[in-house]
Amino acid sequence: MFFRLVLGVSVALIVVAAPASAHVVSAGADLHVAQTVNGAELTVVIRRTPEVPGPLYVDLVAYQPVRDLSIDLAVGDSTAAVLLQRDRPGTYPAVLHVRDQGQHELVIKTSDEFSVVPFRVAVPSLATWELAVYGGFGATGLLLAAAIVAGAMSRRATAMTLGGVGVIAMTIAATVAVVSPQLSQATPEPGRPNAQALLTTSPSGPVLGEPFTVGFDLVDGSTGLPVDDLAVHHDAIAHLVITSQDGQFFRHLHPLRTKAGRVEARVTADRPGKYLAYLDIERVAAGGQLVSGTFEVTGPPRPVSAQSRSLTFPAARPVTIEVDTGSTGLQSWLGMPGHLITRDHDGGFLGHAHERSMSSTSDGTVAGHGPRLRFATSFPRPGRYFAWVQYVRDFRVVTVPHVVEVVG
Ligand SMILES: [Cu+2]
Repeated sequence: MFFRLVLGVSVALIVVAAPASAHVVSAGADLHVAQTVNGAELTVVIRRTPEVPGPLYVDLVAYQPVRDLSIDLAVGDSTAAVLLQRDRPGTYPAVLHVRDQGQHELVIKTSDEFSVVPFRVAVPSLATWELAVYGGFGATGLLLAAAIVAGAMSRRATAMTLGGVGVIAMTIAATVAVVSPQLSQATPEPGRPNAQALLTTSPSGPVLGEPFTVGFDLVDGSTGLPVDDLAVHHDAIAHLVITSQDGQFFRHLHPLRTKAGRVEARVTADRPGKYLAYLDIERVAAGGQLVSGTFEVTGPPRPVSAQSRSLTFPAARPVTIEVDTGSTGLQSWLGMPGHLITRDHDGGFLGHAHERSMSSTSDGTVAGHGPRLRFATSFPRPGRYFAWVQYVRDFRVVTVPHVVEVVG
């Protein structure tokens, strides 16, 4: 009974003391950041770092289509070059060097794009409160063992005293363990204001078939300053979904952070007309936020090539969308085996759901999911919706489009 209590308290402490993970590279955790570089999907994995100064292992996981591309990486004055090779998806390793703990920036650069990814190196050092905790638990163990021995030797008074002191030591250790992590972290202010977003394209009038840049400038709603606390969530600094109004064009991109409050991605449109862009962000110590904007692409009309699956669902009810991928060799992407993005016809509604099975802890290079992907979702009102299921197989992001008729 008593040991069960000790075990319970220890487990609770481990949970309470778990550090916040946004942007943090530690001795026990990798940082995954998806980036769309020159139109191609990459996952940048900054590997767990046991000590500083020391090597910083950075893997680029490249998804098809991979083209020949030279990428320069830098952290401070430490640099490395990675050469992606055409049609060779998978892991490209690089080694950088990191001198100290704390805030750093990983600069990712190609001939015409760059991204600055902030991250924090948090290698554990034994703080005073941790010494108190470990010392307290150590003392508890010794005292309880001594109490058991004394009890066995029928020295009841001695056993009671040792046991009592042991319980006190454990209580102190437990109190320090629970309270100190909160004390040692700055308490974030609750109820952060929203970010205000402005979408711009460069050039300002995008043309069909020609690459252009979609950028979001993010400003803090209360200070008017650029938003510089974007947190990595679902393995990216920001998720950008761009769709044509007619639902035939769909891109799920991971824009590059070019400076504080600015993210951008390169896109090539395949049909003229109105486009809707949604940016999914999360700020440190605040909830997620979806911001959006629209732009027009000019050019001659193109025939629409619809190859979507058709589904019919009732409105405002939990429903399941299922896709049979025909393969058990799916790799997790953005930390999940599958993603579902939904949009209504007018563009006022955007939904995002994840595959219902357990999320994966693998870095996306191990294939072990499938063949069925199931998503629980709902559609708020009757009307026509679009739904896109995404998963990764053979280092290629596969998108399965659906047209959904939602009935009342
Ligand atoms: Cu994403």
